[in-house]
Order: sequence, then C-alpha cells, then structure tokens
Amino acid sequence: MKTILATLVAAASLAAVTAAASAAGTHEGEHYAFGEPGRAESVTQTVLVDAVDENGEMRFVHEPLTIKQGDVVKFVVTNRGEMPHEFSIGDSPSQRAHALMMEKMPDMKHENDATAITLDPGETKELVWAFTKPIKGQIELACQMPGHYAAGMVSKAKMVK
Ligand SMILES: [Cu+2]
Repeated sequence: MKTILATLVAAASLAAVTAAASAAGTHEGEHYAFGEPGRAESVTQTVLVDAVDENGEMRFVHEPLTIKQGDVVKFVVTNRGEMPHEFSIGDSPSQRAHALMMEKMPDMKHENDATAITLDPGETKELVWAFTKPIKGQIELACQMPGHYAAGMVSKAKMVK
C-alpha cells in the first residue's frame, strides 16, 4: 500500500511540474499567477537592478525590495557583466518550472514574453510589473539563461502587507 501511495504521489507531482512547464512554455498567456504587465503611468516604485558576473559569480544587485500587493514596480535593469543575462519576474513555483524547462530547451527565446527581458553586456532595459495578486511563495527575480538560475542568479523578496 505504501508503495502504491508513493507512486501516486510521484506521478501527481510529475504531472504538476509538466503542466506548469508547458503553461510557461507558451509564453503567451495573459494570465499570470503573480500579477500582470504594468503601465508606465501607474508606477508606484522604481527599482534599479544590476546584473553582474564578476569572477564567475552571477547575481542581481539591488536595494532590499519591499513590495506590497497592488504595487506597480518599474525595474530598470543594467547588465554590468560580460555575458548576456535575462531578467524575469515570477513567483517561486513559476521560476522553478521555468528553470526546469530551460534545462530541457536551452535555446528558448523570450522575445514576446511580458515577464522577461534579455540584456546584452552594457544594455539597460525596463520592465514594469503590476503585483496585483497574492504571491505563492516569494517573488523571484531570476535570470533564466541556462544554468544561471542554478548558479544563484535569483533574487527573492517577500510581498509585505
Ligand atoms: Cu544570467
């Protein structure tokens, strides 16, 4: 009985991961679990973010983040590293699913993805996100270039009341 239950649980969690990965894989959904694309005129706070990769250590550098539900945040991201980086918004479950998918499809591009921007070295780009929904887990700002998320290129923040 124990074995059957364990198998069922494993099958169920695999199905959940697969569903999350394929949902993110389309990159076309207008429905995100963690908010929606924001409008420039509604911005409530601006956060400056540096993407760095000194000595092989890849990370995002920014002031501590405090985000409340309803905030519209403009992220101004500058790639100060020597390799291309990505800056994507998500919650913990979506970023984990995205990282798993990138391992399987490393060439995936995000041109039409409202949750992500890609930056060449020296580039600065903006992304405005409206945190209209309660967050599952934490807010995660992540680079989804293959291997970068696993190497620690992720910055987490809790949504405050
Ligand atoms: Cu990166």
